[in-house]
Amino acid sequence: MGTQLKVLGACPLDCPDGCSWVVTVEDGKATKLRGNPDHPYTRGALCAKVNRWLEHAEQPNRILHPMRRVGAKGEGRFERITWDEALEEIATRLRGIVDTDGGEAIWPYWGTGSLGYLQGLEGYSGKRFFNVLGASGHDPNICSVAGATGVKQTLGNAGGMDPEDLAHSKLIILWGTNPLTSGHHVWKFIQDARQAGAYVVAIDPVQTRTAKQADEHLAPIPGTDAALGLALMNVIVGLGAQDEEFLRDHTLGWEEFRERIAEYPPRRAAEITGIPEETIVALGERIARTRPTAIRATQGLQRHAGGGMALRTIACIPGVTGDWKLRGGGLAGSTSGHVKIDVWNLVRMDLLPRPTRVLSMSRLGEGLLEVNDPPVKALFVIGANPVGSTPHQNKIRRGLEREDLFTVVMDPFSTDTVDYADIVLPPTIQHEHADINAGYGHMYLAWNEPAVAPPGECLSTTETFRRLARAMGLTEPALYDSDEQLAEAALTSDHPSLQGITLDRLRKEGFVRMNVPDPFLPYADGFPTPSGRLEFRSQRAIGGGYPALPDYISGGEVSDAKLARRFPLALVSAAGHNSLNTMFGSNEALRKRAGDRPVVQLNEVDAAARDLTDGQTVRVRNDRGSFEAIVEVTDRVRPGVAGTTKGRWPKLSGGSNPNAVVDERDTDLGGGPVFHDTRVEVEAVLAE
Ligand SMILES: Nc1nc2c(c(=O)[nH]1)N[C@H]1C(S)=C(S)[C@@H](COP(=O)(O)OP(=O)(O)OC[C@H]3O[C@@H](n4cnc5c(=O)[nH]c(N)nc54)[C@H](O)[C@@H]3O)O[C@H]1N2
Ligand SMILES: Nc1nc2c(c(=O)[nH]1)N[C@H]1C(S)=C(S)[C@@H](COP(=O)(O)OP(=O)(O)OC[C@H]3O[C@@H](n4cnc5c(=O)[nH]c(N)nc54)[C@H](O)[C@@H]3O)O[C@H]1N2
Ligand code: SF4
Ligand SMILES: [Mo]
Repeated sequence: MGTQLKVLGACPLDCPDGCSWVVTVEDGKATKLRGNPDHPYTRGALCAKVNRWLEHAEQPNRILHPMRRVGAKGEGRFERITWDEALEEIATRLRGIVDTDGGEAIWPYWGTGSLGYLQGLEGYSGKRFFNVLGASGHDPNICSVAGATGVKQTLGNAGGMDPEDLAHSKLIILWGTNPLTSGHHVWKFIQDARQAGAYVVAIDPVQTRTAKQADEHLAPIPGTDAALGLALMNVIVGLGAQDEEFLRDHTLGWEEFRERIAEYPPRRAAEITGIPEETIVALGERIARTRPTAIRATQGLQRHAGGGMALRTIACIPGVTGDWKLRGGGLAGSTSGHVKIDVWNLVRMDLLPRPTRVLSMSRLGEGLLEVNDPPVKALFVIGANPVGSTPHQNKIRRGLEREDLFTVVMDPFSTDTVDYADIVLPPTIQHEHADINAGYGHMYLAWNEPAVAPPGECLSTTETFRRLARAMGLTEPALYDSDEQLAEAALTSDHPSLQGITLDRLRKEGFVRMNVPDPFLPYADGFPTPSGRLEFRSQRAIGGGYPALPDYISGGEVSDAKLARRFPLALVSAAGHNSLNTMFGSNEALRKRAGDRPVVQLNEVDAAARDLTDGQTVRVRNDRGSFEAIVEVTDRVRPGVAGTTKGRWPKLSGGSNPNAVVDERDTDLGGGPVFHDTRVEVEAVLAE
């Protein structure tokens, strides 16, 4: 008789939902992986991508042993080597670089392949090792730093309301977010609210799956949301619907901010956003008369020149209406500001011999080609695929081609980035290793128990760095902590939200709601800002050299009239339904569902102006590069906007993807990327 086990784990992907899963293991083999029905947020369902996790783990291009490059950089030709050979070569190269250029010439480049606290980005797996070497720091700013910085300026943390409380809202505004694709579990709570009569509005330049399901859809010109937010507050204040008591007792700078709001009457916002004035007025009136109103705003609207300010401004709206004090009111963005796992205990910054520079994840091309003192000599890529995911693809390729650069890539699959590696190391993936996870769209922590033994010669990231430390002869005891010791360190915190959450308990129960009141009104007792109030006038912003008050910031490519003459279309490359970043880029079944070739959506007006017809092959280009796609002529994008998705592997889509045209440029706050602030032209590819 065989044995059957059910092992609890958690999805490690960069998705707000942080699902809890159950792996069925029969005779040591994982035979089934399903959503955990007992988890209040997952409720038994995973998603189009992760339903195929086990099949994904067994793909033929899974990397199962260390490899050394034999072809040219970028070619992707490798020979199999042993772990001892790989570790020895890495140790020798890193030692040499530390001796001649100093530790800062090493850049550990963590990506979002796993968000685990032990094996992935949240705990910067291996950071202790790099700290002992004195390596450069890595700012993982690729995703949501602009919005987090903006929201923090207003609220004091990037936490927001508990997304489960959307079930109690009467008006839900889905702002620059596409949950039915990018994190669908929140939809159940939105549906619960709808059944109780809630009205749902989507604000998105593209009519996404989500916008299609909403009661109303507003399609702004990309990058103009702060102007819309200010005009909505203008309407609310015009009706006298502001909550004077809340403003007096819980906010800072209202009189000044009120003047800023007065600068944005709906007519002005209509000109900036391209949304009809009467539509703006109607939404403002609806917010004014509906309590509680909740705004769900995630990443889409912050990938813009003024994206940080957009989120900072939007977080002010519930301050004006007083929604922050109501269950079902406020702004639901990321809950990460509420997660108090002790990352400091994991990364041990005290191991750094001296403070070092911090390099920007979103500016890899610059980091490899333009940074000096010292130049980057070793790039250690851990769960990232920058050739597919990071702005300015062609510049990144030039950087990775440098012959004097030593590149190590730890990835389970042979991505475009792997093709440039000198040494490739095979990591385990989630159901093969232990980890702690926290979704950034809910209030639960999870323990991920390894369900099966690693395939081939794969090693967990933690074990890889323990072996590397040994290969380099490093004596710091903290480099040899076991996974269990690391997990204990992560959970050791005095913060009340972690009280009673021990490793033992987490292991036993699989997932635990953080120790916060139920219902959780995070700002009921004040805001974690310097003043203890919601700050329209932000002390932190002033301290950081930013404007004192929220405002609409233009200045990106979308608002550049001169550039618009050469590149008339604003390209948005958002989450694709059957992919997650580039994670599943080589999965045949998911690729088939997504369509063999990338699609770019154009409005009839823009297609006609270029003589393009549905289904035609086109080149989407600007001065930085180009990618090929098939045109879909549709009224689902507003005129002037071209819509596509992220996540395809360049080498499986004609050599490039939308990041060939995206600029390596910072958002206004936090230094994030500007994926959706990209001007392009689209032209037919003529048959030869
Ligand atoms: N299926 C799937 N799920 C995913 C991912 C994936 O790749 N695929 N990626 C994961 C990751 S890493 C993240 S960060 C999240 C991202 O998920 P989301 O937060 O949903 O972000 P995006 O998909 O980038 O953009 C959301 C919407 O914003 C719109 N948008 C773009 N610019 C603007 C603007 O200026 N204003 C407004 N109002 N809207 C705008 C886009 O058209 C898009 O429909 O999803 C996660 N989940
Ligand atoms: N044009 C455009 N580009 C975008 C975006 C956009 O909206 N538009 N969105 C951006 C966003 S939100 C994000 S978060 C970034 C993500 O950018 P990245 O962090 O680079 O994420 P991925 O491209 O998914 O690459 C993750 C890699 O990790 C590997 N991996 C998976 N599991 C593991 C593991 O357990 N261990 C290790 N070592 N590796 C693993 C995967 O195989 C994959 O190759 O992309 C950004 N890129
Ligand atoms: S990608 Fe998101 S929705 Fe899918 S299983 Fe993971 S956490 Fe859940
Ligand atoms: Mo992301």
